[in-house]
Amino acid sequence: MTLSLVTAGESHGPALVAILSGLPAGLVLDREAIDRDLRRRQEGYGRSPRQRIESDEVEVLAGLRHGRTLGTPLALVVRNGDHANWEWGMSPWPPEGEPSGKGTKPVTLPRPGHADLAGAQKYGLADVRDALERASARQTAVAVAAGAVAKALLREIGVEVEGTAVAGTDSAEIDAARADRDTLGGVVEVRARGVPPGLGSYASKDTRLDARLAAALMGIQAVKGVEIGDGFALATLRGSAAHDEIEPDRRRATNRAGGIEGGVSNGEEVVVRAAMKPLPTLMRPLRSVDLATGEPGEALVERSDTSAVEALAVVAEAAVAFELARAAREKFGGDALGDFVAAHRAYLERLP
Ligand code: EPS
Repeated sequence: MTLSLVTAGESHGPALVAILSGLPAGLVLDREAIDRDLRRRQEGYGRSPRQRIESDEVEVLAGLRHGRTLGTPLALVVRNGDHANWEWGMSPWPPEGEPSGKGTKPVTLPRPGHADLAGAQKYGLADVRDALERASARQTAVAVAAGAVAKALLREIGVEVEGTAVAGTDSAEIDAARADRDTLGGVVEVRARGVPPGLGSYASKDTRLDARLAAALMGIQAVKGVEIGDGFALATLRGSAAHDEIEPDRRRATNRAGGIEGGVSNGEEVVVRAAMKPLPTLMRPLRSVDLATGEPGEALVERSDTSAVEALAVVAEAAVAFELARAAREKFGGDALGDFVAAHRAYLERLP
């Protein structure tokens, strides 16, 4: 049994959509808990005025009845409030009537650091908007809703996941960057408590839990670096100072490995960090080229965040939760929630 997630949606299109399959039947979902995570993602110092337009809420179209999963694909929707201002520009069908609102003129000045140029080249686009709309981190809203579902499943086996921003949150620095019409990045940390030993496998690179968590985090917009446990700092230590000695009860007094050895969880807290680059939409734009004329130009300037590191903490929490839930579904299986929980309990009883 494996858990999977497909998402769709453009930043200023009608809505963001997620389909999760592989959930057990009988999992109780709390709408308010999902919406709370959506609100947490919208908060944080340095977000763009876009967040005053959106008040993200989850809608469920399938897979849930009276608040309990049916064991069938779960379809989640988060609407884009801002779409009202882009109805012509982001109309899925050929728009009717005179051009009005936003997005009516092609974008031809790609932003360094965004997917603009690479996307236009890859897909043969004359309007960079056709790339940037999906590349936008707006998409993370529905991924957070999916992560909230994963957290509900993990809670059934005693796993709690929490993300926090650990660098780049200084409000004075964010104010200074905004005053300079510049942007900032930062670092987030996600910790998962209660993860049993044995999630993931050393058998191959696509089953290693550390590789899977790294991919989950690197797959989030603006993430440029990931480390597990003490990560890069371990490279400067001797082995005697780097590894976590094993006590008679199989636990460790230290956790430099971040809860994963050989690609397998070892029962300690799972600790991962992700580094976010400064956001690429600058109010004082960098040099670029006009794709329509080939002439030198300055990159597109549009409304953007100065910093989104606190949002990334929530998005990274969701990504880690989803990947841990996927690994737990592989290990414990079960079509009904009770089967899943019973398999987890039996496994813990089997461990010495
Ligand atoms: C984003 C640009 C901004 C952000 C957006 C991500 O959007 P807009 O161009 O509409 O101002 O606000 O993030 C969100 C909308 C969100 O909900 O997180 C980008 O280019 O990635």
